[in-house]
Amino acid sequence: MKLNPGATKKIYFASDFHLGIPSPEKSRERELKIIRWLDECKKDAHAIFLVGDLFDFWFEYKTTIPKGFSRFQGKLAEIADAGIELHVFTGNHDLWMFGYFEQEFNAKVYTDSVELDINGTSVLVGHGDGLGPGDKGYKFLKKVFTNNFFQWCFHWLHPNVGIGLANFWSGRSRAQANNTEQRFLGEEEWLWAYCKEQEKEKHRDYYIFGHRHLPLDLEVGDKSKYINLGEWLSSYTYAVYAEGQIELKTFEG
Ligand SMILES: [Mn+2]
Repeated sequence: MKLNPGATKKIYFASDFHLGIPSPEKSRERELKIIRWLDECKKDAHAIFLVGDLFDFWFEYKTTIPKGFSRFQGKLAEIADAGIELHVFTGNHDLWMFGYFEQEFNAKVYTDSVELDINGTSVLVGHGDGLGPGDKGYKFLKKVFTNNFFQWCFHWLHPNVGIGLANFWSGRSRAQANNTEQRFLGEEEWLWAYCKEQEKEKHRDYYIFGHRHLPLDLEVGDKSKYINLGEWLSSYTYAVYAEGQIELKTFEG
């Protein structure tokens, strides 16, 4: 996809807001912070990329969506109406987007990584789940979660039941995740490994992923960089493209 921000406009990337956890109060606090960030972006953004796990759980039923997040949605609508491009990626927590974001926020929604050409700067951007070596359990789960029949069955559950189940599941997987890796794994960083593999096949100037919940800015060979966007539960990091460079920054840091 070609993007032309011109000489002065910027392109912003953030992921893993996980709106909805750990409590309504904490989530609201974070939602307001995201809105302040979006307000800043709005001043000079050509495009904004929200790179997955915006919500800790999201499922669009045919005629209804989960309650909450109204301020965030209002801000997205304002941004869309201001003519700023909105690109949204599904993450492993919110992969059930079925048209609402396109309809309400004029967003482009992606379920896989996308190649960008920003005035000649090449970027591969995606949420990052299911990429790289290992994680066989999740790769299988993703097949189930993206399966049409599974989704059809789930959508027939009453939302009180379906969303209840999902929140229970999400809490469990979070407890497991908290016990493992919030630290840098060196050569074992699987998305970094994935970037290095990709770079052998085709050069990109930047690789941008989320999912890892660890802000990273690493070299991939001599000419290429891997940026992990971190998350908004504690790091509040985002990336910004300006004049051929992409930098990782901290909001209100
Ligand atoms: Mn996440």
